[in-house]
Amino acid sequence: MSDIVNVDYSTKIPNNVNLTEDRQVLRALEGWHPGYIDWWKTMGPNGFQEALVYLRTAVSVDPKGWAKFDYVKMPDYRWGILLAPHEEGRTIPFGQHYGKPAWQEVPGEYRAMLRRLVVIQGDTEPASVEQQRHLGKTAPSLYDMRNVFQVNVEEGRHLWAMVYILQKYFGRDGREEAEQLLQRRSGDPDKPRMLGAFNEATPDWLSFHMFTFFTDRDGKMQLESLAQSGFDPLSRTCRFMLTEEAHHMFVGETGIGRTVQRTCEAMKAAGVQDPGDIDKVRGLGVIDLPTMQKKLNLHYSLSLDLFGSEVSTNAANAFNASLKGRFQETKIEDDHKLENSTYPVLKLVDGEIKRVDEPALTAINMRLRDDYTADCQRGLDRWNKIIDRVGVSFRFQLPHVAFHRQIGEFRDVTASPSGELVDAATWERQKDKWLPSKDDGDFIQSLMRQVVEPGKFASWIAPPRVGIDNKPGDFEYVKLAA
Ligand code: BYC
Repeated sequence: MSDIVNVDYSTKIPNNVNLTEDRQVLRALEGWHPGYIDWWKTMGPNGFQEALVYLRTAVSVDPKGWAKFDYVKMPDYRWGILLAPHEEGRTIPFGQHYGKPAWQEVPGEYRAMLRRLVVIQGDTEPASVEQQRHLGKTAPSLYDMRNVFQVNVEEGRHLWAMVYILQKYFGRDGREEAEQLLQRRSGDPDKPRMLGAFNEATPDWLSFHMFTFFTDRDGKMQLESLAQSGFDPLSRTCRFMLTEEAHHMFVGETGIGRTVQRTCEAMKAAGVQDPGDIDKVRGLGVIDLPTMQKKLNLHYSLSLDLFGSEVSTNAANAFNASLKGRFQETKIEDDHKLENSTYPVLKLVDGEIKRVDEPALTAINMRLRDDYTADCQRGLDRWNKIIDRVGVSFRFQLPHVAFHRQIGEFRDVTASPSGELVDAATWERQKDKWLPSKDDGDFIQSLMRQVVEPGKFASWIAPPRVGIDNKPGDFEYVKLAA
C-alpha cells in the first residue's frame, strides 16, 4: 500500500506514488533523469552549481511537513514526484461529465487534448529556469540569491511533475514529449519555448520580481483550473504544485514591495518630492517609481497573453470535456456546465472597445483572466499602501487589457495604458513612456551588482521584514564555492 502523505526517499526519485511497484514508469523516469541533470547543469543557475544553498525540500505533502530546510548543492536537490493525497470518492466538478467519478486513467477520446495541456504546462517550467539562469551573478543579497534558486529548483520539480504524467499515462508519445521538453530553449529562434512570455529575457532583478509576481500568478491561475480536472492524477499533481507556487509569488510581491519601499525612503531622506524627477531619484541609487510602472506595464501585458484568446473554442472544449475548469470551480454557484449562461467580454467592435455578452463556455479564458486581474490588483493595492505610508504621491495602476497585446482581440491595434486606441505614429512616439526603454534598461543594469556579505543588501532594495525559515538577518543563505 503506498503511503500517500510521506515521501519515499529511499529510491533515486523521491515520490509518494509508489514508484517501487510501478517498474515501467520508474525505468522511464530513471532513463529521463540523466538528460534532466545535463539540462540543469547547462541551463540552470549559471556559476552556482557547487554552492551550498539553504533550500526547502518536501518530505511530506500534508500542510505541516512539506517544507524541510537544509543546505544542498542544487544538482543534488531531490527532485521528486509529489501528488496531493487521493480524495476518496472525488467526483468531476464541471463540464459534460459533471458529477461522475473522477477518472484515474486518461479517457481515450480526450487523450490528445489532455496531452497538449500537460505539455504546454510542462514547457513553461524549464523555460523560466532558463530565463533566470544569469541572475545569481547580480543578486542584491544572499537572501535574494537563495530565493531565486529556490524558485528554480521548484520549477524544475514542476517539470518532473508533468513528465511523470506524460510517462505514466501517455506511453510512447508521452516519452517523446518528455524528451522534447528538454530540447526546446527559451528565446532560441529555432526551437523556442511554446508560449510568448517564456521566450522573453529576464535581464535584471526588477524583471525577475515582476515575472514572479505577474507570470507565476498566471501559473497559479492555470494550475488552479487544471487542479479542477476530471483527470484525477493531473488534479492531484497541480494541487501540490500550488503550495510551492505560493512562495514564488511571495518572492515577487515582496521583492517589488521592498524595491518600492527603498525608493520612497531614499526620496524622503533626500527631500525629493516629485516622483517624476527621474534624474534626481536615480541619483540616489534607487529605481524611480515611473520606471517600475513601465516594467509593470510590460510584465502584466505579456502575462495577459498567456490566457489565450478571450473567445476560444479550445478553452470551451477543454471545459466541456471536464479537463480544465474555472478558478475555484467548486465554490461557484451555477450549473457547472455553462449550457445557457453568458459572460461579458471586452471586444473590438467597429474600431471601438466594447463590452459584449458571449456564451460563457467560449469565454472561459476571459473569466480566468478577469479573476487573475483582480488578484493582481490586490498586490498593487499593497504596494500603493507602502508608497502612502512613506508619504510619496504616486500610485501604480494596471494598464488596460488592450495595451501591448500579441494574442487575442487587441493584437492588431495599438492602445495607450489607459485603453485609448492610438495610431502607429503615436505609439512609436509614446512607447518609451509606456514600456521600459533602452535607457531605463541600462540604468537598471547599472544598479545590478552582486552583494554576498551576509545581512547586506544592494542600494536599491530594502531588507525583508523576516528571514526565510525565521533565520536572523545575517544568516548565510548561500555558501558560495571557494
Ligand atoms: N503564445 O484558443 P486560443 C506557469 C495558441 S504559466 C503562443 O486562443 P487557448 C509558470 C494556442 O496554443 C501557466 N501561442 O487559446 C509561470 C492555439 O494554438 P492551436 C502555463 C498561443 O488554447 C511562471 C491558438 O493560439 N500553463 O505555469 O484557449 C514560471 C489559439 O488558442 C498563446 C498553461 O498555460 C500564447 N500566449 O488557450 C513557471 C496551461 N496563446 O492549438 C511556470 C495550459 C494561445 O490552435 N494551457 N496560443 O495550434 C492552456 O490552457 C491553453 O492552451 C492556453 C491557450 C491558455 C495557453
